[in-house]
Amino acid sequence: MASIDPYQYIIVEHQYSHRFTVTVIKATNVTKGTFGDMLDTPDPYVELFISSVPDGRKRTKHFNNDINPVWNESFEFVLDPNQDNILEITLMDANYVMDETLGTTTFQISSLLPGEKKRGSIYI
Ligand SMILES: [Ca+2]
Repeated sequence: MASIDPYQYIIVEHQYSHRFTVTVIKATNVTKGTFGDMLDTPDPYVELFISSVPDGRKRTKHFNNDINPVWNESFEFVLDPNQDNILEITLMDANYVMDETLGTTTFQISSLLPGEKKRGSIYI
C-alpha cells in the first residue's frame, strides 16, 4: 500500500510595523483517510486564525475533488506586539452541509524576527 504523506508548504513573513504575511502555497496528497476518500474526494482549503487579532480568521478558496491543490494565496494580519501571537493553520474539507477538519497545527509567530521570512512544510 502506498504511504500517505499529506503536507503543505507555507511562507510566513514578519515585516516591520507588525504586519505579518502568510502565503499558503499548496498541499500534497490530501486525504480523509482510506474510508473517507472512498466516500468523497477531498475539497481542500486552508483556514488561518490568529486569536489575538481582530478579523484574525482568513481562508483560501477551496478546490473541488483535488488532493494536490495549489493556492498561492497571501494573507496579511496586523499584529498586536504586546500579545503572544500564534497562527493556527487548519486544513479543511469543504462539504455541502458541514466542513470537516482534516488537520491542524500552530505556528509561534514570535519565533520570527521582524523582517525575517521563512518557508516551510507542515505535516498535519
Ligand atoms: Ca468534501
